[in-house]
Amino acid sequence: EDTNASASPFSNPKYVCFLPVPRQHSNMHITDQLACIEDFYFLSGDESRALAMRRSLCVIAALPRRLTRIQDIQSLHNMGQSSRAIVKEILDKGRSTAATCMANDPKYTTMLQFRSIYGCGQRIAQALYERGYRTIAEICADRSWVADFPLSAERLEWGLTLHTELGSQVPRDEVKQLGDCVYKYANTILPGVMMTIGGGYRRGKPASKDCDFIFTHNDSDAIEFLLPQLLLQLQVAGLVVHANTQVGHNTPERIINYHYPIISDFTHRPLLDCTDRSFTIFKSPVSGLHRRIDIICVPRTQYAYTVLAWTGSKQFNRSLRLYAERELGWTLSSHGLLQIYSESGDSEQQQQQHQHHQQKSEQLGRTHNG
Ligand code: DGT
Ligand code: MG
Repeated sequence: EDTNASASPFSNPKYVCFLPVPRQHSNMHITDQLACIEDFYFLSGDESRALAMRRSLCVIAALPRRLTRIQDIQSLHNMGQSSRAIVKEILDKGRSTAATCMANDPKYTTMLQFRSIYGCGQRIAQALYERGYRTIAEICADRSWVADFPLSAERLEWGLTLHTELGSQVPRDEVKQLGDCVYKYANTILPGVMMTIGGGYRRGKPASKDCDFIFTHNDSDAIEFLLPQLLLQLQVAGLVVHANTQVGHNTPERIINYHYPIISDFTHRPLLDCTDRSFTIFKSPVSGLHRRIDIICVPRTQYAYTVLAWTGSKQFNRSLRLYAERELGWTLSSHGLLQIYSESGDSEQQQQQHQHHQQKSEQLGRTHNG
């Protein structure tokens, strides 16, 4: 973050999680181009540049009115020098040269196509490109890539077979109806189960690329066995046609995660994000199309944190976790909120930092209680 924050007509929080970032706003012509540059960097494997663009994009999207003068964002946090130069060019000429070049870059546009295949992330898109593939038709025709990605091959096969269906967005109403459908099965297996629809749906998006359903139950022992049973029933009913499931193992970390999610003065980091989840391909009885549904099951004590994590956006989570860590000394994950300190053997500097975090936490507690 910048430290030279001076007067600006706009609010200037240090962390983007404090910015309201609406989907539609007055500076779409700028954020569309920043999004293109961000994605270009991301697909090139340059995560730090991508992240810098994403943070600047949030700042611009949160501006309450159309930006006309570059001076107005000069001193804002999360607007680095290169982002400012891009925005300045857009204000001056209407277009960023970099964004135009990137949008027309042949490697980028090819990888963009590949990434639209279910199961194909940045790493696989890059590998396919390097193997010489240039179109999805070529990938379908010559399957010699299967040996390169043995763990992802099955998902990619599904992705290729159902490319158009899985690439289409799920309208809000259908997300809700699919949620009701899955909930009925879950509640028959485990009466009293609770479900929240997370993801873009919870953020109000009119359509989503997938559905994120988070389940819990007051009985932590019972919820632990819901996911395999639910998947089996959905498969038998012909609703789930493919599932990529990760169920945690009973390691000590998992047991700690399951039963003691909120622990103060915890001296080691428990495993983060080892939530039971299944990424499924679902034959929608609503539209007749195949849809992606993520089903997540967690104990009641972790539910709020998991719902928060699976609501997103990814950038919001990232920033909120950074804020928790840097300003409060907490570790926020989809399992809970942990305070990680070892009192003994701390250096003086660590103890001062600890005191600073304690004060911040107490202030926050007072604010929230008040
Ligand atoms: P969409 O599907 O177009 O409406 O967009 P989102 O925002 O729903 O994106 P999605 O479905 O990829 O992810 C939803 C949120 O869940 C996102 O903020 C990040 C989180 N999430 C996704 N995958 C994982 C995961 O493996 N672990 C954890 N903890 N969170 C995840
Ligand atoms: Mg989603």
